[in-house]
Amino acid sequence: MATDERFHQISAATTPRFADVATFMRTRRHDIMDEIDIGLMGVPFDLGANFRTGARQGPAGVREASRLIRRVHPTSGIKPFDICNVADLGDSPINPLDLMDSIEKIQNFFEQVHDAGIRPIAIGGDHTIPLPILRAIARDNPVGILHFDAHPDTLDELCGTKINHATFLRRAHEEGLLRPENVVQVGLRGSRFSDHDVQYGIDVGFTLITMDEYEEMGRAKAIETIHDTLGDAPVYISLDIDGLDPVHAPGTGVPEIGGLIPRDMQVILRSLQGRDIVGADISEIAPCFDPTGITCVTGANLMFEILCVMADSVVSAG
Ligand SMILES: [Mn+2]
Repeated sequence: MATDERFHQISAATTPRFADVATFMRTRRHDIMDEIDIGLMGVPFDLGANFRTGARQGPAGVREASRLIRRVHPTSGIKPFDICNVADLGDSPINPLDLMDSIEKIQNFFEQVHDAGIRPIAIGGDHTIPLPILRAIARDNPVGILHFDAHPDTLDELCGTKINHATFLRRAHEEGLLRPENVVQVGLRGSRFSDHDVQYGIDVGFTLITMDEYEEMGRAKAIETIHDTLGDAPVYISLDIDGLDPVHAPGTGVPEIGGLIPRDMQVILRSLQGRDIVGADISEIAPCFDPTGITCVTGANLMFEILCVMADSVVSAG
């Protein structure tokens, strides 16, 4: 597929990677348009976080860190910017003082993205954001989900509210946006509010791989379970950065010790090549808790892993 030069990554040969205004992976900033295959965007929203806020600065932090990303995937050889049209679509509108208004604005933005035939990779924002994204892209075509997280995100409510960063997956299931038999959660751990935190997912048929189980089965077997679960469903990837051990991703609102290492996430994401990846978010990156910047660097690299397998999907879809 020949791609349009308006969507090429800005060349490091002519503009040093540390120069100029930051965009995701030095892609060019464009408004929503039909020619774009994959849109990279921020959702700078964190009114759904009930412990430590700061994920509203995730998009700015990841844009800055993603300057270092080059053109070619080291293992698969995929060159995402050569095989499809990728652009930075800027940030979704939000209202920093109103959660429900923000949810509506985010859904509206992703409906425009979806209507233009663009597959989104969103950088949050707290982990409320997959709900409005899924409402926009999965209403007519429910999806399977690969969900990396320390937490199940299937609570019914938190502090008396139904829409927040601990409930997105439950709401999405209630609204018919998922294929529950094709939903797999990886990395669950940490102390719980009650015995029932993970029960909802089990009851509705999600596959859960807790950190204890992951360690017991090993990475290869976990990948097998993930693929068995995803079946033939279109896949949405929801990656909560707190699925990683806080040693590797300290910049997050609700850190839990004993988590995944970045290498495991890379290998799992690479294994998705050949699947139909219809959308993704990477959420809960809060740069303010990480003076080293490694959380944003990790987020940028995981975004590139997702971009490569998604670009491969775009080409396969013709
Ligand atoms: Mn989460």
